[in-house]
Amino acid sequence: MSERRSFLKKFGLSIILSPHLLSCEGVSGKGSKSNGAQRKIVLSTWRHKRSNALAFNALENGVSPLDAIETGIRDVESDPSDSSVGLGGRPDRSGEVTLDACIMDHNSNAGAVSYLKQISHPISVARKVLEDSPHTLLSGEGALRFALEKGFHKSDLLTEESKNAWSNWKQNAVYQPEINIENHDTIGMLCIDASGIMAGGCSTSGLAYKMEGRVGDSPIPGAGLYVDGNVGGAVATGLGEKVIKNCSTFYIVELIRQGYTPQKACEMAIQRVIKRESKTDFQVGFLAVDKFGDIGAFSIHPGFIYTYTNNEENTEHEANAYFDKM
Ligand code: SD4
Repeated sequence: MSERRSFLKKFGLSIILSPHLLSCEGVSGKGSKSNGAQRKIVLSTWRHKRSNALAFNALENGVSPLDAIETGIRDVESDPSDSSVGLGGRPDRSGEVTLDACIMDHNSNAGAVSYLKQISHPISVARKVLEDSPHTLLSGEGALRFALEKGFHKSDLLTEESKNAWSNWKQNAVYQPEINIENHDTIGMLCIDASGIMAGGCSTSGLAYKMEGRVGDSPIPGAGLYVDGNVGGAVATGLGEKVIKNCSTFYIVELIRQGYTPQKACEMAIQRVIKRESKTDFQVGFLAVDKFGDIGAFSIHPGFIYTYTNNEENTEHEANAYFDKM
C-alpha cells in the first residue's frame, strides 16, 4: 500500500466533534507554549480531512510548506461537491462563479487572485503571482489573462447542482448569508514543516449570490490570511466584509507577537469584530497557529468546524464560540 493510502486509511475515519483541547495548549492567555514536539502540522477551516492528509503527506515527503498548501487546497478546488470553492462553487447573482485565493510564505510574501473566472485552480494561479510576477494581487480579466499565459486552461465551473441552486435562489433573490450554511466549505489552510517553516493559503468562490464584482477577505493579506513564520499564522472564514473591516488575521498574528496564545488571540479578534456591530447575525471563524505549533480556534456562533492533522491524528473539531459562553 502506498504511503499516502496507508496514511489516509489510518486517519480517514476519525472525527471528533467537541470543543478541543489539543495537547499543547489548554490555557487562554499569555505565555502557554508547547515544547514544539508536534511542530509538523496542517490545520484547516471546516471538514477537510482528505485535503489535510494530502498536505501532511506532502510534508512527510519533504516538499516545501508552500507545495503542501497548494496540494491540499487544489484537492478542495477540484471537488464538485464543495459548494464554496472552485468547481461547483456557488455563483454570484449573475450566475458567474468568481474565485478568490491567496497563498503566503514564511516571510509574509503573498500571491493572490481575486474575481477570477473559469480557472479551476486559483490557488495555483496565486502561487504563480507570488513566484512569477512583480505583484501581490491580480484581479478579474488581468488575472485570467495571466493564468492563460502561464498555461492554465479555461473550464466551466458551474455544475448542474450549483446552476439549480442559483435558479432556486433567483425566485426570491434575497441575499442573506446564513451562519455556517452559505460558507461552510471554504478552505483556509496553515502548515508548519519539521524545521518550523510555515505557509498558508485560502481559496473560495466567496459568498453565494454576492453582487457582481464583489471580492471578499480571502485574497487580501492581513484579512483572510496572514503568515509571519517567526511568529505565527492565521486564517479566517465567514462573512468577509467583517474580516476586512478588522484586518483580523494580521491582528491575530500581532497579538501572538505580543505574547498572547493563538487561542486567546482568536478570541480577542472575535471580540473585536463583535464589539463594532449592532447585530451579530453572521458568522466569522478564525484559526491560528504559532511558531511552536500551538493552535487556536474561535468563532462568533457555534458550528465552526476545523480540521487538525499531525503525525498522530487527522481529526475534526468544533471551535469554541463567543455565543457558547453567553
Ligand atoms: C468570503 N470569507 O468571501 C469568504 C467566504 C468564506 O467560509 O470564507 N466562507 O467572504
